Amino acid sequence: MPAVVIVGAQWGDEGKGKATDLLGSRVDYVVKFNGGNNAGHTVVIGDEKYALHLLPSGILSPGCVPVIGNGVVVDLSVLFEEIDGLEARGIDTSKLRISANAHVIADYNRTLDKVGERFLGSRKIGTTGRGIGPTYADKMNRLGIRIQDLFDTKILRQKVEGALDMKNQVLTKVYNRRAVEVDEIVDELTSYVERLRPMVADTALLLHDALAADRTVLLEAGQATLLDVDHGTYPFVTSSSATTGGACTGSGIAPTAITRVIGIVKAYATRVGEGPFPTELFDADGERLRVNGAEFGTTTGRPRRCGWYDAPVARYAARINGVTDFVLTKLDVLTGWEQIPVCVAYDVDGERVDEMPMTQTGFHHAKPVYEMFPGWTEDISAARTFEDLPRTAQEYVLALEKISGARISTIGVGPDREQTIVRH
Ligand code: 2SA
Ligand code: GDP
Ligand code: MG
Repeated sequence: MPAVVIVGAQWGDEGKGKATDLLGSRVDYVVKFNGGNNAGHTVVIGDEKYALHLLPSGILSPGCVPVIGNGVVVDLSVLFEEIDGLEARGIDTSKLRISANAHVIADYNRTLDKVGERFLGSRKIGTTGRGIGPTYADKMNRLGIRIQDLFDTKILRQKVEGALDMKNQVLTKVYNRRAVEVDEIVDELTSYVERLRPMVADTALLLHDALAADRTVLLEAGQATLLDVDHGTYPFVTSSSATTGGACTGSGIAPTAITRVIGIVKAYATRVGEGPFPTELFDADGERLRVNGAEFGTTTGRPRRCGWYDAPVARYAARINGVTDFVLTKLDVLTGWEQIPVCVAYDVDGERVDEMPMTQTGFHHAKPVYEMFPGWTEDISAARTFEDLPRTAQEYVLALEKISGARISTIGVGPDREQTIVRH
């Protein structure tokens, strides 16, 4: 049976959490396969609003087994804080399974993330400061600490000593900070062991067996295509693989198991953190999108940068991820504009470019070529079928579908589960 992937098609915060939650009742497993508590997914169910960071959004669906895959970096204090917060609100978290191969965010990596950004000054990335980059760097550098290491204190101590040999040099000599003691780290990490023990599993095997038994597995990306470490606007990216390829490496599911890839795309565009963003608006329209769309970071509260829909970005995401269907979110936020500009191509140093430029310099120089579409004034938040939408809103959706590289199967007209139009 199928493995379905959900990915962000822009710079994140497209509404992946809501889309995962919508499918939650129809799937058996929901897997988070990349990133950590840098993510922020808001799910609104009736009067209840949940902000999830480390836990997969599927945790809110009673029948679903939530899984934290090997590709995730886990901050254990955040994990238990989130679990306790949900349990206090009556959500059962007992089915959660965590890969023994997932890496752990140690306190020194949170420190290095924050002081590293300060050190970079104007060249900073605008990270969430959660220790994500340094933890993935340790993973690649083979200095990482994995969930399984916590269950053998001797091994854990050796690994922490190995990591601190290098980290303490950097902390004290480069950043003028105090050295970190091995015991502080070992004591903190081992304090979680007993609570963690029943959750830890060979999640790749678990998911393999689930698929073999005809279960449906949903793989939920954090961040997005343009923030992917390989395919994003490097170096202004996160440090993990946020695209469909990452769904395989970050979970242990084979590419041949994937039958559907759902790209989540906002009806306009936002970005949080630094880096190029051709359609960004610095005027009243940008502020209006931010206010109407409540565009503030779910994790850090930072105001998100806002701009018009960028079709070359959507097409790029469709191509990189193999998107079979788009979910177009936040169409309701565009209500009230007389005309809505859509970026259909770029002008790069005087030349028209129809796809994402090959180089970062090209993308930094890209100026949007806009096509204008007539807007609508009617409130669309109660629309439940495509035909309920005003004609110009329908035309806007059909125009985006034509230029974005995949069909638009679902449309979001509000944050609530119910505020959704399913077309296919
Ligand atoms: P990091 O912390 O190393 O992953 O930061 C690197 C870049 O990745 C961006 N990034 C994000 N962009 C959008 N949304 C994210 N999650 C939160 C949210 C963000 C928040 O849902 O709103 O609350 O600020 C997210 N996580 C990482 C980040 O801005 C850097 O550009
Ligand atoms: P994610 O990181 O992709 O899961 O997205 P976030 O949760 O960070 O940001 C998306 C925000 O938009 C959340 O506050 C959602 O509740 C909200 N949202 C999702 N879909 C819609 C929609 O169709 N309309 C409106 N107005 N809000 C939406
Ligand atoms: Mg988010």
